Order: sequence, then C-alpha cells, then structure tokens
Amino acid sequence: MKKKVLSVLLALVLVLSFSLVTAVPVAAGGGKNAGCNTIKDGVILYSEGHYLEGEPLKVGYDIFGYNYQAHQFNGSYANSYLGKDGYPPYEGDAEAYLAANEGVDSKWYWQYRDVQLLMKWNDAWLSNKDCDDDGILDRHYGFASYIGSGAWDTNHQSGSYEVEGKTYKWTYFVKIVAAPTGAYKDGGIWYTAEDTEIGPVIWGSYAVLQRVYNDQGTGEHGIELLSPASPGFGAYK
Ligand SMILES: [Ca+2]
Repeated sequence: MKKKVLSVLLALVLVLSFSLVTAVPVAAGGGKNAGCNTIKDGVILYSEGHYLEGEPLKVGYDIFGYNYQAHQFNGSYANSYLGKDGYPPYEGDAEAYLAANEGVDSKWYWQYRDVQLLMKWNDAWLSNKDCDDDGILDRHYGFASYIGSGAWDTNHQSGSYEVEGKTYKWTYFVKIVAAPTGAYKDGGIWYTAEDTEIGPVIWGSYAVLQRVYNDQGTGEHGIELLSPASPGFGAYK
C-alpha cells in the first residue's frame, strides 16, 4: 500500500520539478558551452511564485535540496514541492513550521515531509544549461521529444513508520527511462521495436525499468520489477 502511494507521488515530483525555473537569456560567451546559458552565469532564475523567486540558481544544493548543476535532489520529500509553492524549506520541526506557514498541512505532500528522497537525472531529462535559448533549462536537448533522447531518472526513497510502538524502516528505489525510438505501447507496457517488453508506461513517454522495495514491517524485500529488455539505461539511447 505504502509503495503504491509513493509511486504515484514520484510521478508528480518529477513532472513538477521541470517547471521550477526560468532563465533570462544573455549574450553568449565563447568556449565549450558557447551559445548556452549556464547556472554559473547567474542568469537562470527561480520562477514566479517560488519561495526564491527572482534569485538566480546557484551551483550546489539550494536550501530545499535541489542541485540542478549536479542533476540531483536530496532532502525531505516535501521540500521537493514546498519551494515551488512559495513556502520555505521544512527542516524537521513540524509544529514550528505549521505555526509559521498556516495551511501548509492541506498540501497533499505535507504528510510525506519525513520521507527522504534522493533523486538523480541525466542531462537529457533536465539539463543544467539553456542551449536552445528559450530561457529555461533544456529538456531532451537535440531531440524533438523525450522519445529516443536517453533521458532517465532514479529515485531512492526511505522512511519509517510505527506500528504498536515499534518502528519499521522501508526503502524504495525506482529507475525510469524515456522510451527508445521505434518503441511502442500496448496494454500499458512499452515494447521495443523488436517486441521485447521494456516496462510499464509512466507519464506517456517513459518506461519503468526497475523497482525495489524493502519493508521491515511487511517483510517485502528486493526486486519487484525488472525490465525484460534491460534494466540498464545504456540500452535505451
Ligand atoms: Ca532551454
């Protein structure tokens, strides 16, 4: 039950993480990234409505746990959303946070504030540069869509819960990749052009390659889904 809820939540985190930032184009410099705006340039800004609205993205982790330069997020599950919704980062004291941010407990992700999330993605998924000059970090750069771009994402989630005074730990891991060129969908599953099953469809263009769930309380342990085509990202580029 818990893992299914988290699977759904994962989808939302990933989709929303794309719309967190906007950029102000500047004149391109020379060198390796000529024509590209980079985070280091200090011209890619947090979007309107974000807690950090108007501030430039910086190299390294921000106060919520996003590190756009390194293609990762590490922190409270709630913090992957709070900034976008105009809230400050949650730092572990729920009572104090609620007192200072009335109404935040009506947000669906508030109940997952103590779930730890480590999310990683590659440059095709969400680049740390703006090379196509549209003012935002690039996605599937060089490709018309995510299909065939090799875009991938992983999530490690972990947490604990109590039952009758006893604490149980759980971990959840999932790998997701954009479907390769020539792949097709049938019955909620992506297949390669050669009819080999890749994995379940998620958000239209993506397939789930692997899921691992461990739960001390339920005894669930190990791989619960593994792509027949390949669990490796390299097979899909
Ligand atoms: Ca761009």
